[in-house]
Parts: sequence; structure tokens; C-alpha cells
Amino acid sequence: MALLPILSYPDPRLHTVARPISDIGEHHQLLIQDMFETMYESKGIGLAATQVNHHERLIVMDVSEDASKPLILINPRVIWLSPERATSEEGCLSVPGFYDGVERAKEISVEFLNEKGQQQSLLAQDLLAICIQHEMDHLEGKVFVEYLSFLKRNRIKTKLLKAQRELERS
Ligand code: GNR
Ligand code: NI
Repeated sequence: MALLPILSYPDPRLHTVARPISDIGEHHQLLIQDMFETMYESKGIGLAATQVNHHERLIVMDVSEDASKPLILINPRVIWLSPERATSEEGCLSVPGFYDGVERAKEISVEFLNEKGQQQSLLAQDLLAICIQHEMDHLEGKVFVEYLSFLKRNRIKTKLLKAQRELERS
């Protein structure tokens, strides 16, 4: 097991569109374990492979309070989005320290493969629905700050770049 470095916005690699996984191999099982370890260590509720600079369509999640509901989504596809939408406060491990409201579908139905390659489907609501949409955006190269105004996004970009430069100097 290993902790993986998480890409920080505005790293251009976060805008890579991930490719589908055609064969789930042993290296994917290792990557999944490392992604869970990284996500739990960072107190995140989800992590897309994109964020650890691995550009395949793989997501790990756990929205439970006690790390008891690990969920693996491979090649997820949206089947249905509820017309009803809601705004909630989002954060991202790739945008550390910044939170803002994002409007998304309240409910979502998705199909995906689990780690054994079995077809699964899931009807999600609330935090799980938000998290799935947030993670699927990562696989399309999209970060939640792209829903914010130009002004807010630029303020976040500038502050994160400054913080990264200060880290590099120290
Ligand atoms: O840990 C996370 N919390 C969170 C809160 C509200 C909406 C989305 C998220 S996902 C985020 C982890 C992350 O960055 N996943 O890509
Ligand atoms: Ni994120």
C-alpha cells in the first residue's frame, strides 16, 4: 500500500479526459487499494484516478461516517439525472482549502463495473449523488471551480499557485 500524490489545481493534468478500462488487471487492484488509502488519509469522500495522475475511468468513494462503505466505480455511465437540482457546498482534494456552492442534479442513476468487472447499477441521492457527479466530472477533466465565476476561479487559482510556489521555496 502507498499514499499517492494528489494533483493540485491549476495543474493542467487535471483537465485530461480519462480513457475507459477494457481489462481490469492486477495493477488496477493495487491502484484501487492505494487510492482508498490516499482518500481515507486525506479525509476525502471520493477520489478519481485523474487526481492521482492516472487517466483511466476509475473512482473510489466512501460517503459513510466511519469508512464502512467503500465503493468502486469503473467506467461509470450516467443513465438518468433527476430534473430536480440542488446547490450544495463542495470541496475537492485537488483544490485544498476552498469550498463553494455547486448546483447539480439531486438524484442520479449510474451503471458501472465493480473491481471484479461485474456490471452494477446504483440510484443515488444526496451526498452520494453529489459525490458521483463530482468524481465523474474529474474523469472528464473538469474541476468544480469551473462552475464558479471567472472572478472566484481566478482568486482560487492565484492563491493556490502562490501556496505551491512557497512550498517549492521552502
Ligand atoms: O472529500 C470530498 N468532499 C466533497 C464534498 C462535497 C462535494 C464533493 C466532495 S468530493 C471531495 C473529494 C474529492 O476531491 N473528490 O474528487
Ligand atoms: Ni475532487
